[in-house]
Amino acid sequence: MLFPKQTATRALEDLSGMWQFQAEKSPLTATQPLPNPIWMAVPASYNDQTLNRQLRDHVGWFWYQTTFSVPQEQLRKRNVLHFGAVAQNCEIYINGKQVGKHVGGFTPFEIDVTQEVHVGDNDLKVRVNNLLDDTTLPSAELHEKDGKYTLRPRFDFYNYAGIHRKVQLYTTNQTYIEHVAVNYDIEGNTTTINPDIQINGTYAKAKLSVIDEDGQTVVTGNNVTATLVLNDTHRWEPLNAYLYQLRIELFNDRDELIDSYSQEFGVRTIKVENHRFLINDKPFYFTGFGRHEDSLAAGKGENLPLLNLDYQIMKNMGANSFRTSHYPYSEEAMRMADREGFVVIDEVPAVGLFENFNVSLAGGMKEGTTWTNLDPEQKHKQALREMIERDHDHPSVVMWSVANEPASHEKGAHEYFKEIINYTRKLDPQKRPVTIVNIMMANADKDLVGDLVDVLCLNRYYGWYVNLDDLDGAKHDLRVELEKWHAHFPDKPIVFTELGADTVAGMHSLRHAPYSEEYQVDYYQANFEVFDELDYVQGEQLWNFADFTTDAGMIRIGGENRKGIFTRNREPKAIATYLSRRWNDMKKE
Ligand code: GCB
Repeated sequence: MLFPKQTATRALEDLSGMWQFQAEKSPLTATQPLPNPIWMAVPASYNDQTLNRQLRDHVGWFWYQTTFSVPQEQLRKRNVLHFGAVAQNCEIYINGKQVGKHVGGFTPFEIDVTQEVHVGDNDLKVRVNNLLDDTTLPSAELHEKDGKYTLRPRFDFYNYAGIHRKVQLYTTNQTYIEHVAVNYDIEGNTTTINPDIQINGTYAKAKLSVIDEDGQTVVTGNNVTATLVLNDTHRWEPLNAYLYQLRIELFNDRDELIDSYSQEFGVRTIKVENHRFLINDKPFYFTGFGRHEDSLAAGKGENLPLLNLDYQIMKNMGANSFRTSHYPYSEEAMRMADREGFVVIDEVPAVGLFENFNVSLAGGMKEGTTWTNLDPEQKHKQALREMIERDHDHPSVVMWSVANEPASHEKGAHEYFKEIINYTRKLDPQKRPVTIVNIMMANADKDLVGDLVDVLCLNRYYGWYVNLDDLDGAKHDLRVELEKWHAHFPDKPIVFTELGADTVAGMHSLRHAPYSEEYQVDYYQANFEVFDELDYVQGEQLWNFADFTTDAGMIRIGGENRKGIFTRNREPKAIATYLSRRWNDMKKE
């Protein structure tokens, strides 16, 4: 699926704005206007746009409604409705008739609505639910009693819901470019591009052009299967991006342009070798963050000004990377990473594949039956397909994370992930490295999937969830565990994808007590001391870039996870200055 763009042959209309909204407390029908709607901004989560607490926490279905107008001449075209992401599951209705549905809240889908729209006003309704269960990604416990649902997430962020990314209506001619993958091989400075281009319909002639950043055409081809040789390649480098465009043009037998689309791409290599992660054959040390899409009023909705600011803050900190914890971020976020030269670990929403998640901290573990009692495989594969289909051409994406903190220490984990990882490798034309982000309980002695991954990504909280207020003990235990991992897998780099300590901005302590800004600084210093000693540690992505919304909980002060380096409003905590010095100094070395 292509990122929707206005081109010489494609019109694009953004349907964002104020829509109407209503929770489904009793059956509602698509053929009638919503009886008691309120206004709701799209795109955004619905939850934090009102003061209605009951509505905020409603578990079940709700409806959105808007109208859009179609002029006469547009009916000669193919009309497509594109949804960037709707969380979690939805049905789409045009003029009262169901025209499509989608499962999963973080990847785009589109529907050809040519046969459904008419001249003038058209009614668009989106029926959405926020239901998650043992088969979905993310994973949650779902209970139903007398038609009322309760949901207990197996993950640590608020289950925001709604139309989270743009809804766009675009047109093409009957012949159109359906799929583009800019596949390439590079030797020295010469890049050989063998694009995979799929066309629907008939055409007489095609033209391919590769255009550089100065707008110069550097190579052309005369059919969609042409091999294009790019000399003097300008590589895409971390924090030093360079993007080309592959322009595809189709003509009919009267030489009229019938479709035109440009796909951005960057040229770089990735290798994992001798416990190093190499980008363009140079060792790359990950600095940066796990993050969340999470902001005031918009919830998990696309927030472009904030996205822009976050990139500026991350650059200023000296960060070079982030992980899309715990789900694919918006396409705008990925396009910005390409342009800013950020290195991305792209994560599918496989979070909570751990049946005991909710008892893991409180104690009272049951026998490890995740891989017999949960059944996520079908949706896991669907989410991987949709993520890779969307993101395969982003030079910023250097690795796929196929799960965050699954029960990789429980019986059945190896078989499950062998299948998932093989599947991922088959889907990716660039054959990027693949990882599973490891949970502390599945330590080096217990984990069953380390042999399947290319890079060992660890989430560790020595000095917080264990060894609280005992940083010497934390350093000792961390070293012991790392040496074990390295002994098991000497060739695999170890990247920390999480470490962190909850810190209440403005809380200070003479004795550096946990939750104070002083403790957060000490905590990171202690962990970094160990990382810096060990040559196979190849990255540090901190948890989290900013404080973010969670469910209420005893250790979630004000309903937020406070491990941010910044507050939710992007005010820096004391650690920010220390980090910025550390990472900017590393860049100079
Ligand atoms: C983790 C999870 C992350 C949580 C974090 C925490 O290991 O991957 O989603 O937010 O710990 O702060 O507990």
